[in-house]
Amino acid sequence: MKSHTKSFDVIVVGAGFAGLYLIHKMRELGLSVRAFEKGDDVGGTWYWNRYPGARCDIESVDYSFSFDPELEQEWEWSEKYATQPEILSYAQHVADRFDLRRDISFETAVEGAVWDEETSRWSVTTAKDETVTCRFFIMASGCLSQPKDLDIKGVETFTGDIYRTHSWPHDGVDFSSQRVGIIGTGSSGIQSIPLIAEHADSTVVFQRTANYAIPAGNGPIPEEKQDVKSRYREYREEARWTKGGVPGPVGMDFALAVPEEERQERYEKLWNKGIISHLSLEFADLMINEEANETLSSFAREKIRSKIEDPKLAEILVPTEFPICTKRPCLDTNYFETFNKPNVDVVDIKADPIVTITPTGIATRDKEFEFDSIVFATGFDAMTGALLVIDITGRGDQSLKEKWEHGPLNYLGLTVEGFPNFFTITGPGSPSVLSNMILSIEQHVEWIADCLTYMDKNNLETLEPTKTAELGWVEYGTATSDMTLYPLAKSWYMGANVPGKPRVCLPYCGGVDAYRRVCNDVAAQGYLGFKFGGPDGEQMNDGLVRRQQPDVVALLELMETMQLPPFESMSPAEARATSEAINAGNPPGPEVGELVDGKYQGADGELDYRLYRPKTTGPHPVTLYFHGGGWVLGDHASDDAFCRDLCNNSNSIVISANYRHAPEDRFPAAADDGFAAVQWAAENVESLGGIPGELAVCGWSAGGNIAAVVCQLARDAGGPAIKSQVLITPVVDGTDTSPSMQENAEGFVLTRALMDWFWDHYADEAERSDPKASPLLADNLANLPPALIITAEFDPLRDQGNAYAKALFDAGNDARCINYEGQIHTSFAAVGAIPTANAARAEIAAALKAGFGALAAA
Ligand code: N01
Repeated sequence: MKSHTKSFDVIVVGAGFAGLYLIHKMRELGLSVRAFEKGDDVGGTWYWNRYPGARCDIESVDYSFSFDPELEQEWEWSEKYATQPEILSYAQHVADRFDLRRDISFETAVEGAVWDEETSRWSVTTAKDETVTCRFFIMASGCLSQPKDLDIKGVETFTGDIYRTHSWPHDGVDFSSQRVGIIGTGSSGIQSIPLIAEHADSTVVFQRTANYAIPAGNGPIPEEKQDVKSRYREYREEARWTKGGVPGPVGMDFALAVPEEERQERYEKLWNKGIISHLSLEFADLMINEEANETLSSFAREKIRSKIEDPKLAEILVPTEFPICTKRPCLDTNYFETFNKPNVDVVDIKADPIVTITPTGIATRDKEFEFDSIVFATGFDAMTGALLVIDITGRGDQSLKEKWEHGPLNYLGLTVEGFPNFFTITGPGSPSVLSNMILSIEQHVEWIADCLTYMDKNNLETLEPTKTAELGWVEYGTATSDMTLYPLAKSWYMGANVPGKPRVCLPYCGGVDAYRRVCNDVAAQGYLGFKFGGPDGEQMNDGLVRRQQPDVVALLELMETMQLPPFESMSPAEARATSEAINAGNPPGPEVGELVDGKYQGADGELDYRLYRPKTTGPHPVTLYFHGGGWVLGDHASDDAFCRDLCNNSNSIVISANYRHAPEDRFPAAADDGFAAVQWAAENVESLGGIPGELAVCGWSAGGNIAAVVCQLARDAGGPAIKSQVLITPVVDGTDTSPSMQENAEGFVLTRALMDWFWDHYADEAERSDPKASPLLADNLANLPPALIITAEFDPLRDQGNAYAKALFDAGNDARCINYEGQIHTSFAAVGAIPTANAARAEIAAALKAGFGALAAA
């Protein structure tokens, strides 16, 4: 019979590090708390995963609680990477020190939880047939705690011993004199295989996907970390504002932009450091550019290859199927070297698949293996498995399983719409497994504690996220992961290791620093994206915490930290030098077929151009391009990466023509040079390698202004013929006072003040209504080339771009405008830095291609 006796403020599922800290924190708030734990002691992951060689892959001084300075000082780690027993005893020490066990029911699995609308409480049932109620229900059940099903045929027929790394016998296993088969080469396999092989008579590893592993270089606490206790406060604070929750260098430069020799040197150092959280941070493009990643992947492959004596085995063991770091990289101690032993072998089960497990071993298509024991190191139903294994039912009888049928919808990885007063610690949608877990656990627990305090102060009883906020966060998370290479791997990050699991990137990939800012912003805005219930009725604080694309947010955050003085506070010379310095740090663009620098005759003397020729066989159509920079900054080479990208995508020769700049040469010098450039390009098209008549113009910002003006001038002069015009966030109206000028006046790189500064340098007030300065204000907008205008939601120039497209269309032209949500004025030219604008770049190229004739398209 069920008893309905107990009720708590807070119920916690799990007594790993998350559960332990939650109990402590909830007590601090004066709340009654009960944790339920399946095991018979604390420790979570470190309680269960007792396989030989189990260690943390985050350094001990980082993988530990920071919330109590005394705890921090009194605990001594013995090694760089602590063993499972040492971490378990740390968890036990924490439990003892804060007397946490008295609030934990051990050996008690939670089976279900139902939200009761009438009482605004959760009713939680356990496997011991007990039901308890609580106001807040918090899952601290771990990201890698629900094992993957044993999905290999015949397991039940095996008459020897079966072991699973995630629930290893507490007394250990003696493999001596045994023939052992091991399936799985993730972190658990790679850590355990060398130690199992050390004792077993023979060991055969069944590998489905070869994995990257870097040498752990374990030993005493490294010298540079030995004094950490004397500076732990600052060290921890630094860790909170890193990507992975571990302090270390972050490369702001690009792998593809440094010489091969320097790259190799840096990779060598990185390799020898043995810190996986630093790997992907060495260069800024390693996780967003496949070519860049390949430089590190191939370095790692060569390192691995050099450890394996038999080239045939090396072919199997060297990873080739995914970019490094898109699956969790492993730390190893003698893993690859183990295969040099005569009694250790590996079977590539992609080439020779396992057919069945037999009573005596494993049968592959080509061979039968006999074993005394089989070890499964086949991993977990990560991140969602441990949440969905419990039957959680929210408002309106909706189960979490139903809600998450197509992927884990949630807000901030912490809360779920329709499930009031329900929290997930390090849930999907938070950095969790891509970070130092203890640091992320602390951040979540502290955020929840602050939230509950806020509710208490404001007399609020329930909270849950709004649909808008939830959907917004999921979309933001997807946009973040889509910018990265993570989706390229069949990993558990992507849900790809469990048959039938939705393929979504489970963790938030933007880093703990960006994520912490998001969570802080939500709280600072009165818990934006949440609705609260209480005696005074419902309080809705709907909205999106991040409205710009994730890479734009990252750029804006970076610029804020740089605290550059605004351009408009500088002289033109200073502004140019600053702009050049910023440009120098931009990612390099892709390779093109040929790059030629030359001179053309401008309206008043020679000017530079840079020609980008496609790799394909010519002749090609020609796109004449005008750079951005408000008529004051930049030159024919300043949008180099964009021009390269445009050349490849549009399969046209891109000629970036310089023009005279203000204030030295004011209006209409730039416009006149633009027109001279188009005349020159049309006249010289064949000698430039172009197809006669196949000429388009394109420009960004002030360059968009010049391109638009040139089209009008060419029409009025009766030529040259221009196939199409593509105007990217163009300046088309010097008198603009539309809403975007106010809404986006500040905060999105191009400010209204800067635009005013540009205009002041370029043209007098009176000149600004001349169509040669403001093409939107022309009386005659008929008979102009087909136009594509690209605008950005967060650009002061957004509305004038839209207005120009409308005016062109109204005047009978083929004209359209695409407004890109979440983008800013500078997004589209920033190739490599703003990958979320790739779709817009593809659209620009497609419009140019469509404008060129059939011959060009062929
Ligand atoms: O699990 P995994 P894990 N037939 O999923 C293979 C953390 N961790 O327990 O790659 C044959 O990584 C599977 O093959 P494939 C860490 O975050 C940390 O090792 O899917 N093979 C893979 O080789 C880690 O990433 C530490 O093709 C099958 C392996 O089994 C995470 O936990 C230590 C198969 C599973 O690897 C999980 O690691 C341990 C099948 N049916 C774990 N199914 C440290 O801190 C799966 N595989 C160091």
